Amino acid sequence: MIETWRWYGALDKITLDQVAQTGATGIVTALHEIPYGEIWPQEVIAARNDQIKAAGFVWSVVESLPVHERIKRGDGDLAELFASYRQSMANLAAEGVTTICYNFMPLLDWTRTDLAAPVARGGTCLRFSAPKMAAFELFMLGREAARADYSSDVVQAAERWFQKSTDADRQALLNAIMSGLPGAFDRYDIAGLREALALYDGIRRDELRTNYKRFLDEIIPAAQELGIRMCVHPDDPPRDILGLPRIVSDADDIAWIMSAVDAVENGLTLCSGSLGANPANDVSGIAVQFEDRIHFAHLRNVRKDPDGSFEEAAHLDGDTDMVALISILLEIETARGVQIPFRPDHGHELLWDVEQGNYPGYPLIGRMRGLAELRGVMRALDRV
Ligand code: DNO
Repeated sequence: MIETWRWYGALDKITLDQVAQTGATGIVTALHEIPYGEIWPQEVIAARNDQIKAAGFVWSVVESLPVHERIKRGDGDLAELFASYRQSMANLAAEGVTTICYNFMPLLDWTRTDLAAPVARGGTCLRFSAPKMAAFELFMLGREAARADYSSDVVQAAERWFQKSTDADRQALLNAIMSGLPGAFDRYDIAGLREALALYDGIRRDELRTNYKRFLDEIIPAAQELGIRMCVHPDDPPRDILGLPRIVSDADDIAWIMSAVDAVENGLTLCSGSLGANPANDVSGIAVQFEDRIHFAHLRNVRKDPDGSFEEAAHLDGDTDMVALISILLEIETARGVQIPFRPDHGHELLWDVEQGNYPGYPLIGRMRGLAELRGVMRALDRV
């Protein structure tokens, strides 16, 4: 597998020289400074690529080329947005960057309620607390319908949390929920979030699927012409959030996507952490089921609680058997005669990570630990 590292370009406090010391050889990045829907100009892509090459890396994967909210909502005349997306793809292909990760989550990307939950022996991790999410939905956003989305125990715990929370606690919760949105755009306050949610009124699962199918119909033929592999990132967490449907959450969803346009260019980012947050998902089974379509992997682990909460465990701990999963990915590579890029997804904040103020989930030392552990498993399995 190809060891890669997510780097946020000029927005990242971690330098490429530092990344070089982790041992990764590939970079995963995006032009985060360009607003969603705008064309990524070829000269800007080329400049980023030159920078990556000059530091001794290969730009392995684009993560993400974002899908505009209007495309997800099927809102208005989308011809220009699709044309822009295809033009960005062509500009990337012209620079030799041909693996593109994206997601189809309405409004929010990955969602957590705590950005610095304590880890047993020191350091912090990202956590999703079902009671805090319920408190946010019910008592901060005022979304009454959310009562149906949680057990009564969780709703009671949410009430207890809310009653004793301070303004600062609530602000921190809003900030955590907004933190999954990469780049500098589209952070919402409560009023803004209500407005943004209202735009999705009436958009249920079927309609979202229709809009997704339309996206694939518009984009995959271009990918085929350009030699690009698209790989959708699963929903994180893999469940509906804020009443918004999520349609990339389990094996059935992925099967639907893969058959919506049945082409190898219509592929998957196997994210063990996102998929692993649903106890019903068998991550290794999903890897086997979609073995021909996996073009990129995010390796990360989660530990789940019975109430729907979960937190990010160290890469080899948690509920997913990472050794078994890596072994499957190595077999897939051999069978296909390819090398699949992967990155250590997220990491605990460890040691002096804590003072750095990196993107949540993207510290240097914690991810380096994760990468080193995963690399060790790969080396060992290669010998078996
Ligand atoms: C979280 C990431 C996601 C991912 C996007 C892909 O850390 O895995 O934000 O980049 O969903 O579009």
